[in-house]
This record gives sequence, structure tokens and C-alpha cells, in this order.
Amino acid sequence: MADHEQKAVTADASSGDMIFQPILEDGVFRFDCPPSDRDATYPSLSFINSKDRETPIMSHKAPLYTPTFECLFERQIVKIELPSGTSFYGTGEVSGQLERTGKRVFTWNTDAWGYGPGTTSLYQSHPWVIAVLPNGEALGVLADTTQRCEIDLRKESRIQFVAPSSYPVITFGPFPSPTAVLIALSHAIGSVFMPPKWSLGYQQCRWSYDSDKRVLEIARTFREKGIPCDVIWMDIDYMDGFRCFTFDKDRFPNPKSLVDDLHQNGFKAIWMLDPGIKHEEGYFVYDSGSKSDAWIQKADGSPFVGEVWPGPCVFPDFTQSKVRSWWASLVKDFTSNGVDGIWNDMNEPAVFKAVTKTMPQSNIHRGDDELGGCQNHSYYHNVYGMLMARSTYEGMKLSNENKRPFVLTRAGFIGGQRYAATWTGDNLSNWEHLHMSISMVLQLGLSGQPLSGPDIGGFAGNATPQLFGRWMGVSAMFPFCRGHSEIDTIDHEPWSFGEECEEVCRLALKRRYRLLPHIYTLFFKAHTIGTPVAMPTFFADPKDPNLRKLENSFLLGPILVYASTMPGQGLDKLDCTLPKGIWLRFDFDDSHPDLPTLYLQGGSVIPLGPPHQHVGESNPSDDLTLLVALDEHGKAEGFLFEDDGDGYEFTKGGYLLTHYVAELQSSVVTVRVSKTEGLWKRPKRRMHVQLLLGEGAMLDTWGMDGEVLQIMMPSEQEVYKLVSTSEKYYKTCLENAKRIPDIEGVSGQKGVDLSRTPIELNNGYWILKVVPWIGGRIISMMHLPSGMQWLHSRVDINGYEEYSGTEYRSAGCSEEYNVIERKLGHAGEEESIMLEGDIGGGLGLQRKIYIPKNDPKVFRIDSSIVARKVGAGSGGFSRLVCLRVHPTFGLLHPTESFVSFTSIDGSKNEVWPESGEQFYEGNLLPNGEWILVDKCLGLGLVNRFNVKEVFKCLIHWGTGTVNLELWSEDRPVSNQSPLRISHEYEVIEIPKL
Ligand code: MIG
Repeated sequence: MADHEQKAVTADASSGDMIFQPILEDGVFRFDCPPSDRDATYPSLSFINSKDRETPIMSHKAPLYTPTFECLFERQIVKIELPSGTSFYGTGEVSGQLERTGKRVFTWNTDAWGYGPGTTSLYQSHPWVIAVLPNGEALGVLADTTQRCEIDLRKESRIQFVAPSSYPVITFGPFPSPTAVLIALSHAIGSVFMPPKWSLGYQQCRWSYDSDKRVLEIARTFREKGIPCDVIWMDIDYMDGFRCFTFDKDRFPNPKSLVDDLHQNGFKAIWMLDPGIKHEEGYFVYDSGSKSDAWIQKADGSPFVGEVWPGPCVFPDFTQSKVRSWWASLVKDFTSNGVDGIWNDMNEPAVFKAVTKTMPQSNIHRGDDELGGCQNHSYYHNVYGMLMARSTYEGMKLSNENKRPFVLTRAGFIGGQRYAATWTGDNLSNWEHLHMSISMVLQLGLSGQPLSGPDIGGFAGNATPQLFGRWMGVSAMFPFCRGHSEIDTIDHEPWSFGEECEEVCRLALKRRYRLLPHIYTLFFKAHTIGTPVAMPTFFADPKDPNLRKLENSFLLGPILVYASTMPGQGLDKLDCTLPKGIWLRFDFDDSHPDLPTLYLQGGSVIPLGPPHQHVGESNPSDDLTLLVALDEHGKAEGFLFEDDGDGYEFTKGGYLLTHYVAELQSSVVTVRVSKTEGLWKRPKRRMHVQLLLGEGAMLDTWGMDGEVLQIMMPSEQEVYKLVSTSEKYYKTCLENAKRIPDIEGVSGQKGVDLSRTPIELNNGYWILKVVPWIGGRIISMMHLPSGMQWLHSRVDINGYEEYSGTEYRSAGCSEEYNVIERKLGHAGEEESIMLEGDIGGGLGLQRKIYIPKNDPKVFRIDSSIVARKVGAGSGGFSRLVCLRVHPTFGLLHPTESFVSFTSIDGSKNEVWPESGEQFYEGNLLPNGEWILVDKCLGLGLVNRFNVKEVFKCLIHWGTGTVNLELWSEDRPVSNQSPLRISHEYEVIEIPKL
């Protein structure tokens, strides 16, 4: 075997340094592999102009870091070694920690409902890494391929990409700062579309507001309660039987008049469009698409049909310009119903009832030449969502040249920010997801997409009041701010969680609206210059290694937002690490322990508006407030961008960009306009300057905008007094604030065991999360050395379950469990937990889960059905039961996963997803172990069990999941004869070949 491997390698391999070519601008290089080189690469779909990637420029600079390559079996492996102490960021929409060393991700757009911190492919693909070097300089690296690409950051200070050959690698820098890298990146992939100002307001969504009446009721409640909101969203149920471009006749009989009503009250309406088109003759979209030959094809040339919401569907081939125009014209007509924005969902594309959760890679796209021509699906998979968003954007633009399109897309690719905003998909209503949402929004920003946010409150599951309030508090500071929740969850509007939570939401959103002039200005800059909007804290001082892993804070321009994502622990209890320099706390007299704390960086001026209920309410003559924080030299500056808030007049000069400066000279602070740009005249308006002194203290002065304003600086002693008074006042406010009640653990009287936080078993090798109160299930199996989360589920369903019968979800699956014993792994001992649930008829399901200290590679589960109080009348025997072990593993690479084992009779088996459900018993039973293999990762999850205890094994392939089930025999149990299954899990490496 080894011999054979050796030979194969020498026959097929080439390796060495990549060759470089300067492109775009100084400091940007394209690298290719000789000799296959440039001609073999596909066009760029990330670049705004693919030709820029092909056109060398004159430059005297040589690259500082040269990637090496290796071509092996048609895969191209690229490595870049960087100095030790380098920190990694980027990689787009990825869950888990902010600093990405240790991570491995795969670009493969996936419908990732309920993803966890270890999920390696979400909805979008960004084969892009920012390396922040020890000296604070930064290097951006793009693997410019649409195909599935492994980004491996597991080794410290080394980036490795693996993807089918041949693709170029583009490096940006090192430049003096990460911001400079992002600006350079935007010259390649373009910047964010200019969002209409209303789209920066708060947006309310749910799956689904099910009738026009309900929509209007929601809208009315916002206004009645004085909670700002600009947009209401219509999820799939507005359609007639999930047919895109139609409306349900009973529930949304007159969309135009609904939208008129909404508009009158200052709301915009956004409607969903999915890519799956119902395969149904007589449905106008299907008919016209078929006529235009618009559908993606199977390998045999017939249209591919896959199941989604409407049932059997065909899928527009957005890789063809002809099809994009067809779709755009449908969008154009659709918009005449009063559509302000469009939401593209399911465009990974997601396909139901398929183990891969998407369409076959062998499907055919007849793409435009400049996109790569006719190719199979694996080539276009990752850009499908972006091309759909592009076509939708173009359709909206067609319908009205004077309005800015607004599209929200779930799937995307690097460069997609040119057409659409995005959100972080189907997250869970829990604290871990609240925490992750900060890093996810920041990483998208570091990957070229500044306009993103999470489903506030969490999509799947029910939020609690405190979780919801905190989430709103943080998200009100995110670029895109939308509340959303899954069907069948409780109400998740800002007023749905009690008075205290409602008030926190109101304060949070009012804050956002006061900051809108600032946020809008940040977007103007993001659009025109390519600067980020929300950034990790370390951007304030990239040299400081202590800031690089901070996940509870972020920058919104020069504002530092500090949030607590710990249940029960408000900001009053949180220590804030601030970057070097001056950071002055401020608020709007709204400080609250459940809201983030805000600081303004010394040296900055930001514009504020009055609080409004919606964007349309504001107008240029509103009073303007400038918040000023001087730096150590007594100086500050900042910008305000104003225009119509929509349309394109701003591209012809129809705007006003004001550069304000403040300066302290001999005890007088002068605030004035230093520069203006644009054709707009300065509106006549009052200007209020608030000079921050620290701890929330400030000096207020009023004047007219455009005129010079002066503020007398009081004596040092007086400043000190103001600051300490303000500090005291702040503390009292926090103490007296009406906290959102913490009702996490109040679901029963059983105390700790019923708390909503799963128990963690952790031996530094495996981390298991166990829900000890319902079903006793394991909801997460994280294997640290491989960085893989093999199993991941929500609290109430799936994961590792056990039943007491052969029927699906029989007793044992959702019963209440109690912890009987819990051992924490002290000094060489094992970590364990023993649980028991009452499954009726005098029976208990008992489970001991343990991870030994001395053999940390495995963890074991001993399960049994035991007789507790089996009646005498039955002779001491229970009903017939079967112990059924039912773990649901997530498949990261469904097309490359299979189950491998040797049967007792010696036969070897490889069971692939196509084989459906399979039982094994008798001599065909695995001989004590079976392995779930992920060929793509080169890893296997081994499950060892005692063949004497196992009667049957079952493999069941789901959508993106597989169950490896162990069944005991089926019999009554007594005190003397419990049913038992003991088994263990281990991860092994499988040599790649
Ligand atoms: O299969 O349209 O992520 O936001 O509410 C689920 C219904 C389809 C997934 C989206 C979610 C949306 C839901 N959609």
C-alpha cells in the first residue's frame, strides 16, 4: 500500500513556488502554478471585472510571502507560511470563534439549519483569509475558485487551501492595517451596493405573518408602542402554494393595497422569492421558463426536478445571461405590486429529500462563457445564490431606475455584497448563538460583506425574555437589524417577552435610530471606499495581541460596543478590555445592564439624529447633534453623509458630505466644518455639540450647523467633578434599572438539573454536551483534535437518543431524566455523568456517559433498561422492550461519506447514502465495530460495541444526516435481567487516497 502510494505521488505530482504577476495596484499579486499555469484557470466570478485578474500591471514591488503549491491527483494544494504570532480572520460566514487559527472550513454552500460552532460549511463561500501579522500589518489571501475549497488554518501561522486544480491565488499586501487590505480587496471584488437608508432601520419578520391583517396588526403595534421599525417581511406563506411570483388569494388578496397601507404608516414591505419553481404546467412561471429553456439540466439533458416547498421543482439556471434577464423581467413585473425589497432564500440551492441537501454535482449549467461556460453543478454550486441575487437585483433596478434595489440573500459567494445583504441563516435561540452572532457578522465584514446580521432572538426554538432583550441590544448595533423566528415558535416581536424586555428593545432601537446618520455615513464610505462598517475591536490597535481574540465587543466606526452574552451577567458585571488610547463612555441617558455599553474613540466626531419611529420621518432640517471625543492632542474629526436616502442622485453630486473638526486651544474647543463635498446646500438647522469628558459626562453647546462653535473648557478640577458625578449617576441608573427577569431555570422545581444549560463533559479531547433533563440526550459531540463536531442538535430533538421500543421515538426519547451521579474529572479520574429516566411500567432507562482521563481518545456510553417497580402480578417481568440506540450524526460531506465495516461472517461492507435504509443482523452484523468515514476529511468515527448485546444494526440516511443504530433484542426485563448496550466512540485518521 505504502509502496503504491509512493509511486503514484511521483507520477502525478508537481510542486514548488508559485509564480507571481503584479495585478490591480501596488502590493497585489496573482500567483499561479507552473507549468499548468494561467491558461488552465477559470474566469473569476469574485472579481467585479474578471479582466483585472488577467491583466498584469507594472510594479517594482516583489511579494513578501510566496505561496508554495503541490498538484496531486488533480487537486491543487497551496500553502503560505507566515511569521509566528500571526492571527487569522475572514473565511466569510463561519461559526465558532473569532480568531480562526485551529479551524478548518470547506466552501460549499449548505442549508445549515441549526448549525453549531463546529459546522464547517454554512450558506456562503468566501475562500479568503486575512492574516494579521505580529507587527499589526495585514495580508489578505484569496483562493479564487468557485469549487469546493478546503481552508485549513489548523496549523499555527500557516494557511493552506486545497481545491481542484487550477486556480490562482491573489494576495493583497502586507499593507499597514487590515482596513487597508479590505480597501484593496474592494478594488478587486467591488464594494457593497449603496443600501437605501430605510434598510438600515429595524426590520420585523417571522415565518410567517400569515395574512394581510396580521401584517397590519404588527405594523400598528410598533407605532402604538413607540418602538421604531421600518420594514415588515413576508415569508413563504404569502404565496399561493409556494409558487414564486404569486399571492395567496385568501390571505393576501390584495398585496398592492396592503403595501399602500404599510407605506402610509412609514413601513416598507419585503417579500420572499425562492429559486425552486413548481414543476406544474399551467403555472405561468413554469410555462414561460420552459419556453425559454431556463432550467438546470441533469447529465442527460432533461430538466432536473428536485423537491422543495412547492413539491417537485425546476431551478432557473442563473449562470446564463438569458435566464437572468428572464428572471429579472419577472421580478420587474412582481415589483409593481408594491415590493420594496426581495428576500432570496433556499438558494444554496437547497433540495429536500436528498442526502446532500442540494442537487447532484453532475447536473449541467449552460453558463455564459465569461463565467466559465458549460459546466457541471460542482463548478457553479457556490455561486448559484450570488447569481440569483444578482438577477433579482437587476430586476428591481429595471422596475425603477430611481430606486435602490434591496435584496437579502441566504447563499452567497465572495463579491456578492455588490448585489445583496445577507443574514446568518437558521440560528438557534440560545446564548451560544447570541455570542457567535457577533463574530459571524464581523467575519462577513472582513470578507467583503459589511451588510449582515443574525435573526434577532434566534430562529429555531423559543427565546427567553433575557436572551431576547440582550440579543436586541447587541443587534441594534449591527449593520443589518432584523428580528425573525421559525414557524411554530412563540411570538418573537419586541413586546412578546414582558414589559421589561419590551423597554430594553425600545431603548436599543431608539439608540440605533439616533445613530442612523452615523451608520448611513459608514455605508456611504463602505460603498465608495471599501472600508468596513462593523469591525473586531483589534482594528483599533492591530499591533496589540491582547485584542485579537475579543469576542464581546466590536467597533462601529469609532464607536466601541461592549456587550455581555452571558446569561444572568449584565454589563454591570463585565470587565471591559479597552484598546490603548482614549475611549469615552457615552449613552443617551439609557444605560441599562442588559444593553451594551458604548464608547467613543478619542479623536472622533460622530453625527447623531433625533430618535424617530421610522427613517421616513427624519428630514434634513432636524436638529443635528455632534458627539465629540478629543484625542490626546486635543483634536477630533468625523463625517456626515446626507442625501435622499434612496435613488442615485448622489452619484451625480446630489448629496452633502461634511467633514467636521474639533480642536482644543488654550481652554477653548472650536468645532467647525473643515470641508464639504457635494451639490446640496447645507440645511438651516440647529446643531448641538456634546463634548465627552469621560464616564458619560459631557459639555453641551448649541449653535447653527455650518457656523463655528466654541466651548469653554472648565478647569481640571471642575472636569473631575463632572466626571465623578456622572459616574455615580451611571451606577445608580444601572442599579435601579428594571432588569429583564431571568427565567432560564424556572421550568420546574427540580433546580439545577432543569436548568436550560446543558452539562458539559470535557477532557480536553472530547467535549460532550448532555441535556440531563429531557430525553437525557447528547446534543453535541465535539472532537477537539480533528476540530469536528460529529453530532450536533437542538435541545429537544435529535442528537444522541435512546428509546425503549422499535418504533421511532418510543418511550425514553423525550422523557424527563435525572442526574443520579456526576463526576468531574479531577486528578486523573474520568469525567462522567449517570442519568435515569422513567419510561413507565416500572422501567427506567439508565445511561452512563464517561470520558476516561487515561484513555482520552474514546468516550463510552453504557445504557440499560432496568426494572424499577415491575408489578408482582407480571411475575417480576416487564412489557416487551428493546433498547434502541439512535445517534443522528451530521454529514459534512454527504457525497463523500459512507459507513464501513466487516461483518461477523468476514464480508466487507461499504454502505453509501444511495443505499437508503439497511438492517444488519445475524452473521451480517458488524463484528464489533463500524466506522462512519468522511473521505473528504480523511477521518472516521469508529463505534465499537459488544456484539453479544447487539441484535441488529441499522443505517438510516437522512438529509445531511446518518443514524448508526444499535438495537438490543426485544424482550421483557426483570430485576435480574436488564437489557444493556455498552459502546464507545473514537475518531481515527483514514489515509487519503
Ligand atoms: O426551509 O421560508 O432560512 O429564514 O423563515 C425553511 C421559511 C425555509 C429558511 C430560512 C428562514 C425562513 C424559512 N426558510
